[in-house]
This record gives sequence, structure tokens and C-alpha cells, in this order.
Amino acid sequence: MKKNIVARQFFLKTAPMLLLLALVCPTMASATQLSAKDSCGPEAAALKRNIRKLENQLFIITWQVEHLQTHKYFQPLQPVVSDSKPQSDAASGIKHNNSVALDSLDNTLMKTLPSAGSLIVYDKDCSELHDRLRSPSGFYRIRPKLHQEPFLVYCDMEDGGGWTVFQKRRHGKVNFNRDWVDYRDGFGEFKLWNDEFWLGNEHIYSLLSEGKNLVKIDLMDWDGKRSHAFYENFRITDEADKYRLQYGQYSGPAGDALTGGGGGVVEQWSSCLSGMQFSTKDQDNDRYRQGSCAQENKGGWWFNRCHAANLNGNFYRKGKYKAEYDDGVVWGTWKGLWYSLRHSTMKVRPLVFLDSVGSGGGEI
Ligand SMILES: [Ca+2]
Repeated sequence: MKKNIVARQFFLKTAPMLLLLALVCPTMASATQLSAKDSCGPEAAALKRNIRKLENQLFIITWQVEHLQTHKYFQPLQPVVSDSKPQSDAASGIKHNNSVALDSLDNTLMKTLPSAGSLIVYDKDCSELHDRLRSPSGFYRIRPKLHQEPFLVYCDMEDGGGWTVFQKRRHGKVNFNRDWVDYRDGFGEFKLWNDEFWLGNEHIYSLLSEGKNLVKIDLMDWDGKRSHAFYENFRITDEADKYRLQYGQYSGPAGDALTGGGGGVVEQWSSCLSGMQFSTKDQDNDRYRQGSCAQENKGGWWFNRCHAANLNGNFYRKGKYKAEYDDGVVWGTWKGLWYSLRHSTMKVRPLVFLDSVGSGGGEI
């Protein structure tokens, strides 16, 4: 249908020029007694150039229409689906009443998301988008580096705005125990505000590569209590160096679990994640020689031997859990290693952004 419209527009544009050519050439030829070839030469050449230009335009527009149809950038908004049903733990069969109150909290936060953005991408991250358009929270296409293909991210425009979200846990529906390629390329759902995902190490690498940023980690327990941690200049290296983690100054009430679980020097040494490479169940890059932290802890992460924080661990539908290993969604300095969190979000924006807004509890 759109192709027909494009073809019709092309015809309407070219028809007057062709008509003009037909009228002008015979008149000029008879008046000057020159051959049609001599008199119409310049006009014909100009028209041919115009036709070539229009053909090129038609080609580009047709390609754009096909691209839009293939990728469905402008799908109608999808109804927001709540995870408000009381859920039972598939493994244990236990129902958890405390999730009902928390789910009603989710309902109050539900909102309609804007469409997923357009082919034309101006912004290198959500902070630029926020500065340019003051857009609401939702999924948008960004392009951190000019030579890159744009990719879809969730922009958190609350909490001061401008946050590009690269990790989200909400309801345990997405499996985070995945291999290297999945963690490299990203996985999860990118449609609804409470969808879970890992943006992908390659995308995270390009997003963080300029440094001078602030990462905020938002956490919520199963009683609805929230906390957070800030890290300045959060970076990872490239795939050749296994996406090694580096970060600067910590602040916030949740405790610096990335640097260690407190306690003695040994605990600190074995759980500090600064300088650690990324590991997955099929790529063991940790410092635990006897085994694989990623296999034991059911997710890809920057493991040492092994951790005091792992937000990609196994999702337990309750806070305290029992297992062979401390493999939950864990932020040890806040709730301990044997408490699995209900919500987590990892998000980033430029460090200078902090000066203009008071960041704090935030939306998670
Ligand atoms: Ca190992």
C-alpha cells in the first residue's frame, strides 16, 4: 500500500516535466530549424538528471518503507501486563503472600510507554535525549558511537532523568543463567516498563567507554524497602580483555558490595570485583581455581572468588533463601549473601548530570 503511494508521488512529480519536454522541443526545433537533438539537448539532459534524482529518492523511500515494515518500529502501543498474580515458586511450590502488597505497588507505577523510537537516531544516550526532548521514560534507540548501529535501551526519565538502564530484575521471568554470547549481545524483553533484561556487554562497553559517568544501582527488598549505591566512572574493557570491571568512588546507603563484603582482609580480597573479568557458565575468568563462580552462582558477572554482590543471580521469590551456594540476587552489604532481592536496576548517566538534580531514592 505504501509502495503504491510512493510510486504515485513519483509519477506526479515527474509527469509535469515530461509534459514540458514534449511541448517545448518541437516548437524550438521548428523556430530555429535545428535538429531536435541540438535544440533539446540541454533540456533533455537536465530532465534526465532530474529523473535520475527522483529515481534515487524513490529507491531510498522504498527501502525505508520496507525497513520500517520489517522492523515494525511503529507498532501500536502494547497493553501493559502486570505481574500482579500471586505466584508460586516453581521449584518449591511455596506461595508468597508478601508479593501481593508489593504487586499493588507495581500497579500504581504502571504507565504507558512511548513507541520504540525511529530510524533517525540523534542521541548517544538517554541523557542527551532528556536534554533534547524531555521525553518520558520508555524504550528508545540510541547510538553511543557514530559508526555503530543504533540499539534499543530503556531510558529512566524519573529520578532526575537521563538514565540509560543496562540491567533490570523485576519478577524472575527471564533466565539470567546464560552463556557468554547471550551476555555479550544482550537478552531479555524490551517492551514493557517492568521487563527484565541485560543490555549486553558489547553495548554496555560502548555506553560506558567515555568514562566520567555515574552508575546508580537501585535495589528493593521483598518488603518494598529500597536502597541504592552510586559508583563514579564505572567502566568495562572490551571483549578481548573479557569486559574487565573498573570503577571509581562509591557512595550511597546500600554499602559498597562491589568492593567486598566487609569482614577481614581475606574476605575483602576474595570478593572485591574491581579489576575482575566477566565470567559466564561457559567462560570461567574468575579467580576461583577450584571451580566456576558463574556456574555456582547461576549467572554471568564479574566474579572474584566469588563475590559479595551479584545482581544477575538466581531469582528467588522470597527474601531469605537456602541453597548450596549464595546464588541469589545479592547485595551483601545491604541484606547479606543469603537474601535475594526483588528488584534491581543498574543505570548510567554522565557524571555532570548530578550537579543539576538531587538524586536519591529514585524510581525502580
Ligand atoms: Ca574458576
